[in-house]
Amino acid sequence: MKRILVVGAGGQIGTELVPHLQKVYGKENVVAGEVREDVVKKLSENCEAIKLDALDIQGYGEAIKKYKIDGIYNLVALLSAKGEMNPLLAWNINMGALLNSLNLAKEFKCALFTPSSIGAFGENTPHKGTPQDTVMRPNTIYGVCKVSGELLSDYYFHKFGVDTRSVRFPGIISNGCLPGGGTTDYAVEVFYEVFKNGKYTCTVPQDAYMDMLYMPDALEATTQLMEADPTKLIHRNSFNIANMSFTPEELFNAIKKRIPTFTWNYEIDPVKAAISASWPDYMDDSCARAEWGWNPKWDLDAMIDDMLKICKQKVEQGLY
Ligand code: AKB
Repeated sequence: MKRILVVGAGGQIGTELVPHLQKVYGKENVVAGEVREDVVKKLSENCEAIKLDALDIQGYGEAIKKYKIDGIYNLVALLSAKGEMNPLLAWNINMGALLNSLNLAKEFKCALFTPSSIGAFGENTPHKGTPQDTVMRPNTIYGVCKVSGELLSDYYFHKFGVDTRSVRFPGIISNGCLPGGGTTDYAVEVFYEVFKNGKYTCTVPQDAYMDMLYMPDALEATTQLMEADPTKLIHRNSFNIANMSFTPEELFNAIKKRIPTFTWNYEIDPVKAAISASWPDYMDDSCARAEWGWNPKWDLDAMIDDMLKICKQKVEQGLY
């Protein structure tokens, strides 16, 4: 059985990936690493959780040795909008965690999953039906880290045989842990605000199309790719995956159809406006479908219904 370490386990993806991995590989085979003490405490209610700073290669390596890890999921990242506030910090954290993960995966012969993002693309990329292999000249430090990460991960695979795999995540919509510092965060926040205040102020332009994915599909993609037959993988780092693309206005109108009292307005953040304009409207994910069977289940309507149901309960229980 595989022994898994999730690094950066307390974030939006980690809080839901850990239980998903426990289901797939067994509870006793998953360790959650997280740098924030209070979050480690919370995680430890449901899994083996340890304090782990991905930038401390010695402590990171000791954890791999102690728990006999052979699969690493490196989720450490400062997201796109936050990265623009402190680009050097974003570079140091995102690339530092990746380089340590790559070098430890090489040393301890672990498979390594590190998510890339739609943020790896830029203004010069074709925005409609963005191909798997195309121009990648991002305008954000987050995107620069993602492209560098994709290249480095492929390099470690070809040069050292490290089993690196990755997907380019769209904005992920989820109801476990709130995202923080991303350009696509609005598509999560709105579902709570509907029930908290009945209205939402959006900082992304009303006509900005971006790819989105519901968390259950993101989790399935992650384990499906990591379990894929390596001989079928023509690409590795990183695969376009997509399932729905919408603008804020389209999402809010779809919510209003279900909750007629809901209202919204816009106070545009120029940084998020520039980022969203530079990202794909929708990607072509045919390589992921052909090479490892990517087959998402959740469309826009099913996702909205599920999010409204769960976020309503959470707000009523005072959890948000
Ligand atoms: C962000 O908005 O920065 C992230 C992403 C799409 O990578 N959610």
